[in-house]
Amino acid sequence: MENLYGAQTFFLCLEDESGASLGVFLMNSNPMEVALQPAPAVTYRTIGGVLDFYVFLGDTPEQVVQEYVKFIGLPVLPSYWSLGFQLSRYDYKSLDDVKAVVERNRAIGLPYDVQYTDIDYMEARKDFTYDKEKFQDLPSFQAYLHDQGQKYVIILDPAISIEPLSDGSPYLTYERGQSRGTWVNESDGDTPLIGQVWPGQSVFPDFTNPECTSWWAEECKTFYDEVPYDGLWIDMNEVSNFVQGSTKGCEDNEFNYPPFTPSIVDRLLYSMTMCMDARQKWGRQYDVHNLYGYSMAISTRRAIEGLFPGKRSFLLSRSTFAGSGKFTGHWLGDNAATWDDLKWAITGMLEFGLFGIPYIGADICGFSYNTTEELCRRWMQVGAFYPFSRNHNTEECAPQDPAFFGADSVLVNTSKHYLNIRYSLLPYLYTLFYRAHTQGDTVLRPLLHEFYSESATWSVDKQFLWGPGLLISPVLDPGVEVIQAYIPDAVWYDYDSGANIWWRKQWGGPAPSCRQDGTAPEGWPHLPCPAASHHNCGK
Ligand code: MIG
Repeated sequence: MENLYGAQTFFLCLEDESGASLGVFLMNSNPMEVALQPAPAVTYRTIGGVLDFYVFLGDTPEQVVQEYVKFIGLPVLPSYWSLGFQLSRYDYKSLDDVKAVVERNRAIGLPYDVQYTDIDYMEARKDFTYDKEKFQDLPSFQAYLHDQGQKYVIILDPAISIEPLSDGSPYLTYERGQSRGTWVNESDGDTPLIGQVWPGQSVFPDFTNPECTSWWAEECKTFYDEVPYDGLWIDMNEVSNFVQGSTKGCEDNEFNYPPFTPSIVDRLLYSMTMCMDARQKWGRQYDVHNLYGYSMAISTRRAIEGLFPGKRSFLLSRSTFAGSGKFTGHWLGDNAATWDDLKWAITGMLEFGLFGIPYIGADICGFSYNTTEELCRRWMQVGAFYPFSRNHNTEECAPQDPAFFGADSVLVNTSKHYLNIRYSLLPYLYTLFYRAHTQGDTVLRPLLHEFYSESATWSVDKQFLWGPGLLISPVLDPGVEVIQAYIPDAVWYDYDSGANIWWRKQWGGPAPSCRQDGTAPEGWPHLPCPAASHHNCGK
């Protein structure tokens, strides 16, 4: 495995059919590699910090997660509106372009509550600015959305440009931070480290510095006063850098080149990030690199609390660490419009449930590459059941918002059908989030958490539950109409028809009903049909 956006050093082990489970957490933010051994055993190779291991024992896997999540911090309760469906893309050409997308998706009656703008709203991709030509009316965009009960979320990146604005005037966000000393420094602890990101040459805020947290909160407020918004999406906070280490490279020392480098991208600790000898208030990059997104989420949560007192608002972060769920939700990052990534999203979401970040989703219809109607249709169907349900794609790719496929398209009809089910069940979903917030329950739940005594559930990764009661078994392959789903040992009803599903504890296709005369239809599994006189088969 390669490192990606965050560090989650926790695993869960179900011991056997009794449900007995254990979880192991290594509280360590240093570079490390972890290997599963056949013994069975787990080998950790960390190159710093303390071997601070915690073992959680429970009678069930769910109980272990509850114990772990109570320890690292119970997750934030999402605001109700953020359980609605959301639309986003990178590369809207203008605010008119955004509004056209909003209008066409309103027009088809899509359940749809949140609209985003990505870095294209900014002037030259600088935080806390907006493009006064292409996004001229941005200050009134929130009101435009609120008018129809919708919310507005903007993206923010950590990197702060050191260049003036395009009209030559000073970039005050940078100037104010600079005068307060809020940046990550080089190893001398004094010279701001310069990297290269979207806005060009940039410094990186040190969110572990309380002075930086107040600067950031004030910038969020100043911009809010100009362009009001309802929530924040923080990206690139691994922290991501387009040059290796800094524009000057990195010194040859034990932090940048330790004697042992764990198996990570490029086998170079500072690849696409800052030099490891750079300094923050909490310590050297070598020790705190994995906490960058975590600290940015804490600072941004502070900012939100100041802006929306008594409200929960919305926060979504790309990088996370153990405990991030207390402050933020998460999306799985840049996936691709492929059937493989449609499947992987389920595994990814189930994992973040174990990590105490239940507000989780993947970019519906795929971020990179052009999607196809069929893939996007299947993705909208399963995505209607992501805890965080957002369709998002990347620059230059063809639009993939549902209405783009045509008002009367199958894709639109099926998206509305499944989103309407989602919306009907929002009180249930919200209750699950309340339980997550108060007791550490999972929201999107692996089958094995409820049915651990059935070993067939242990490897199920293409179906998932909402809490204990709703089983989602999506189509995840092209050209497929009928799937083999595992039906655990409980009483189940088909959501659309209300038909009792007689199959239990086995893999099966779509639930056939017994004929009215009580005889078995084609494909009926091994259980006998109930006698017609005693049971109303089907509906
Ligand atoms: O280098 O802001 O994961 O969701 O659209 C790409 C542009 C930067 C990466 C995020 C993606 C976002 C994109 N960002």
